[in-house]
Amino acid sequence: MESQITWVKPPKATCGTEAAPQRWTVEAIEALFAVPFMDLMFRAQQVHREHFDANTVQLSTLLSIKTGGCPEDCAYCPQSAKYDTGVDAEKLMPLEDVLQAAQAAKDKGATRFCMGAAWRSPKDHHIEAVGEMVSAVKAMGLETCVTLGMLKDHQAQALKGAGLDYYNHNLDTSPDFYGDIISTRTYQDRLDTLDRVRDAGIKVCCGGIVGLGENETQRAGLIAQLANMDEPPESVPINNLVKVEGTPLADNTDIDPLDFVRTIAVARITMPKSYVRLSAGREQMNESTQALCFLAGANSIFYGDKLLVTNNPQLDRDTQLFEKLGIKRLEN
Ligand code: SAM
Ligand code: DTB
Ligand code: SF4
Repeated sequence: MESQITWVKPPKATCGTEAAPQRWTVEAIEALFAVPFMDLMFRAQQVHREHFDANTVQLSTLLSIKTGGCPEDCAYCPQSAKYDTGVDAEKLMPLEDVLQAAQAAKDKGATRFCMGAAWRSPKDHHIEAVGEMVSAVKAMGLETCVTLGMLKDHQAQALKGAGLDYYNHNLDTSPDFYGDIISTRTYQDRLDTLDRVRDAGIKVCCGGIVGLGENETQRAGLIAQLANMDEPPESVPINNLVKVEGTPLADNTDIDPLDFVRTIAVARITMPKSYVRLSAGREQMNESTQALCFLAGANSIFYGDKLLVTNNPQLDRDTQLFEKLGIKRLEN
């Protein structure tokens, strides 16, 4: 029997129209985080099963198409030129190399190919080159995603024209903690790019990182930002900080794995129809924690030995884990 908890209901939108999205207050999300673990997992599974097959996980493979030398100062990032992390600045990868990596990802079972560039904001000639990559990868039968930094309207439209399916642009954390992590752009800059992506008709991939040193209210604040978007992101990556030597956050205290699982569950409950991606940090996570994340409603992962510059679990480890759990890969 389910315990006698009063389920936190998302407060209704104040404008009173039926089509208006449900709003989640930060307090309501904090209350969700505080629900007993078993009840939270049960609720997350219920919500998950209303919208998805509970035993199917979507696989995305990442490729860094332009590595390092980024002028931004994101305190977690090994690719910022401000920190000495041993990551050298490289030029944009040639099209042929990208296509080779995309074919390998497809052969190994990925259905989406995500290309990341360490740019603050791409130039128009970058958009043209990435547009060619997008069209060619899409022609191979893969979904496409890119993450290139801040976009202008015409750049988002050009990427849509090239056939781009998803744009990844993370809010990373709550508005009030953001300034402790990044000083070279504002939260509003991020929201503006997300609006441009949405307006261009590209699906939104937007999430954040836990373990940055945020408190519980701030963690709830990130989820509130995501869940309260007029249209919540179709894809919500939840990253566990990968601590990289040389970055200001290299010595951060790890968050309790069960708090990470809770974050996944709260994302699932507040964004029932979104793919919730168990993203960076799996290499440092044991199988049981990952299994709990899937139970909490995660239904997408990055699949491939590398994220952008740091390691991700080896493919055979993921294959074994999926076999143990009876998880199937989502087919295109
Ligand atoms: N430069 C672009 C941008 O910031 O939007 C695209 C690439 S950037 C590496 C993409 C995302 O990776 C960041 O927004 C952040 O959420 C995530 N990320 C970067 N370094 C990370 C780390 N050490 N641990 C976890 N997530 C990280
Ligand atoms: C996202 O949310 N996580 C990915 C992807 N979007 C681009 C990146 C994770 C990066 C982890 C550290 C690195 O390898 O650079
Ligand atoms: Fe640059 Fe993106 Fe890294 Fe920030 S997260 S330093 S914008 S590559």
